[in-house]
Amino acid sequence: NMANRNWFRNAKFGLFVHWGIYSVLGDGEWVMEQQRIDKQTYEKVASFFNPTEFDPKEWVRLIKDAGMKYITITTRHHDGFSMFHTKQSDWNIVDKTPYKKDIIKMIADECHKEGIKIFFYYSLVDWYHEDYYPRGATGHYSGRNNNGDWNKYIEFMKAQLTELLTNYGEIAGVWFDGLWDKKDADWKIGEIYELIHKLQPQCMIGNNHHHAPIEGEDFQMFEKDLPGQNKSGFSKDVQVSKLPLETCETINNSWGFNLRDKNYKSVKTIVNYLVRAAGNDANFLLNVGPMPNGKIQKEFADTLRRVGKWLQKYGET
Ligand code: FUL
Repeated sequence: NMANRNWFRNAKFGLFVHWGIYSVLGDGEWVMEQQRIDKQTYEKVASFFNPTEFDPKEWVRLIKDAGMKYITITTRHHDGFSMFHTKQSDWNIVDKTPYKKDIIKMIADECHKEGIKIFFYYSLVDWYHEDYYPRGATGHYSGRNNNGDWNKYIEFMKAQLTELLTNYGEIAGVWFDGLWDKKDADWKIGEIYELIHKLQPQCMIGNNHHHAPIEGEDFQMFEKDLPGQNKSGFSKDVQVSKLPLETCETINNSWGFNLRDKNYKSVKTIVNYLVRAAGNDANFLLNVGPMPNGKIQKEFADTLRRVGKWLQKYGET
């Protein structure tokens, strides 16, 4: 565990990827909730997801060119859709899309080959699963029946995490999100953390819950904030712990692909943020939302490569 924490502390820069079937709609990863799309209607989106231009080699090349050391990728987001081949539900990329391939496996294999570490983003929140009941703060437009067995949902997540930590080689970390949807105690998070560390002891755990670290966590994250600041409003009263730190921000204003968002951050802005994060002993996890065809749009790729050039010239590696 210590070795990985030390590696993480020196990694400094990683690529965050929000990619799911939602990219088809070009309106961010919250589109199901924000446009109040029910489950049945949202299912159609899966049948349109066919990223024939996806090339894991190209992504990993870009990560390296940008001077990044790791990738954190959405294995599933709040729409509950698994971007990997899970046996726990057919609501996944292999069973429900025309693409039929496990993109998590494709990217994990390429990362392992190229020496890039891989973290799995995993949403605790689920707007699709029938057993996500009682419902939390979100997911009320999904048209689900008002019943379901919460304990079954916890078991479902454990089974999925077991798959993720068994079938994809060494995983550098799990990046949880969505704990904020329900009460802390609902999640049995201690059991989940124990399972992860049992399956892969080196696997680091972080959780985007916006409060002080919970026992079992290996790094502390700040969403859209440098540690100790509260510019985004997510980190109110959060103390900076002694754990390795990470801050995440997006390259425009969206996490998932957004057709109309042209608020592209400049190379200067990104370098500035990276340097300030490093000055706060925090890694910078910079997000892109790939397009539904599997490509990372040119505006983002160009910027990342130029940041990499700056790092080559002025950065220490
Ligand atoms: C938040 C999520 O709700 C957003 O969609 C995004 O994933 C961000 C990094 O974390 O909690």
